[in-house]
Amino acid sequence: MIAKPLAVFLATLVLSLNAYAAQPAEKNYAEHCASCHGADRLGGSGPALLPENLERLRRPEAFKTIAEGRPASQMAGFADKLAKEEIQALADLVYQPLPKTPVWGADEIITSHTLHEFNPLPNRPVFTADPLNLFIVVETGDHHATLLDGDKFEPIHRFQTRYALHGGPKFSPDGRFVYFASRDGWVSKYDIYNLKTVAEVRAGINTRNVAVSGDGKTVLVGNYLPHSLVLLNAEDLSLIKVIPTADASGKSSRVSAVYQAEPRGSFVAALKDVKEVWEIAYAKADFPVRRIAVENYLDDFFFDQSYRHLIGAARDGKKGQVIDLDSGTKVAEIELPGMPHLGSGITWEWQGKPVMATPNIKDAVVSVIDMNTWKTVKQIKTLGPGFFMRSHENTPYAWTDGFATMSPQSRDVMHIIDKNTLEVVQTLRPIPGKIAAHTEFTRDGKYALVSIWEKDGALVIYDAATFKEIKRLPMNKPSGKYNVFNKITRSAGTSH
Ligand code: DHE
Repeated sequence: MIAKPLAVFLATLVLSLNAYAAQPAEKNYAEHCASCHGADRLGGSGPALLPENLERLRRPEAFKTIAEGRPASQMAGFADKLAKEEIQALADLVYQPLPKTPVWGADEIITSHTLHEFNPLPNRPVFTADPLNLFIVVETGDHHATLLDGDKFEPIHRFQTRYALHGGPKFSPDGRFVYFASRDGWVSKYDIYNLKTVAEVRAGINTRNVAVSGDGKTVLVGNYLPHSLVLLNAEDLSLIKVIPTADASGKSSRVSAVYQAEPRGSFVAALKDVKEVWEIAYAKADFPVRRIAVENYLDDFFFDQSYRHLIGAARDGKKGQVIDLDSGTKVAEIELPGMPHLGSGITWEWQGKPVMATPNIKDAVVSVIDMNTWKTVKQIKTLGPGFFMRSHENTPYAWTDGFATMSPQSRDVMHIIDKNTLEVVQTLRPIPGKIAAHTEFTRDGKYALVSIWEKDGALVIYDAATFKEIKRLPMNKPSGKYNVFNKITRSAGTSH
């Protein structure tokens, strides 16, 4: 039994030790981190350090980054300045939520807007290559992108991007410009012909993705934080307006994803915390919002080729919803057993009818669904759950990876599925033991480019008919790659 005064003394000692332990992390943050990451942790030249933005960075990795720095970036290592415990305390600090929800409204967006090029640059490429058969390859290992000649498979230029790009970059309708979004909310417009970043703006603190309107005039950004859609002028990324995302009762919501639906003249956005899908007419004055009530929250969605139907998935559900965008009603439910990482869905003609297919992040199956009846045609078994599936009008095959759960038996495989028989006809292991992911085809569909998603990774180029490797280019954790022609023509075999 401890005497009362001693117990009080010990409790006070523990409290003051805790206070002492908390103090250095904040002090160290102010001294070493704030100049790049912002005194408020909302980011500056370095990324925002908030739990919402660091979801993809595992804590041991955060410790390592603070200790050793990040190669090919401004981030220095602090192992020679700080003790291990101090580094750990800093790593813990950046995973603490902020006491007050940060504000990122019109004023902050306008202040962040930067025009790198004031005068129009020439409208012809400064290099010789088919401008429609170029690829943008995002290399997340050191936050760069490579512009690749899709005929010679030779890099034309490699340039730095913002930290942690996510989602597909979007092209202007003529393919000259590409728009990138980072998880931190930075949107960058890059002039492919002149190899220059022309404008940048920070549209949010934690951004989901961007869409470029079919007429090339506007860019819409969907945010997790704050709860908003941000409409930008595609010319210079200046702000048109901020649209707060809330339902009719005022309950606000994160934005799950936003895409353009050119045949409808609209952007379509799904909300994550309220059961609504929004359609925003981009060619009408004031960009009116049409609200469509849905039965479940939507984490992401995808369209059929006509853009009449929206096929949405919810993280908690085993079923996807099909919404008829004309009538604004649900017309069917589809079986999606293990939640797709949408944007992964592709379509083709099978036995005279349109089908869609997608891997599932949690289950080792590819779901193939008849888009007339919305019934499952087949669940094709794979070695592991996959993220991405790709094909092309000129190939009878669809390629899908198996790295979603990082299982050693499937993370290095690329399955090739016959689009007629719906059977896996070949399983490639480009580099045994190394992650194989995300395929994209050349403009003519003759070659398939696969990422080896590792720091000492590569882009492996295959003949899409014989499955023989024809070239290998070293790259730093290449994630997605995007072919200008396939994207701007909205090929049925790729994400739009
Ligand atoms: Fe993605 C696209 C959502 C995790 C790499 N991802 C998308 C899109 C959405 C999405 C909504 C379509 C946006 C677009 O292209 O405009 N992703 C999600 C998630 O909800 C999820 C599961 C959790 C999260 O972190 O947000 C998730 N995604 C990942 C990853 O872990 C991946 C593999 C690595 C990374 O970079 O974070 C990853 N997502 C990608 C890539 C695309 C993508 C490479 C573009 C694919 C394309 O070909 O268009």
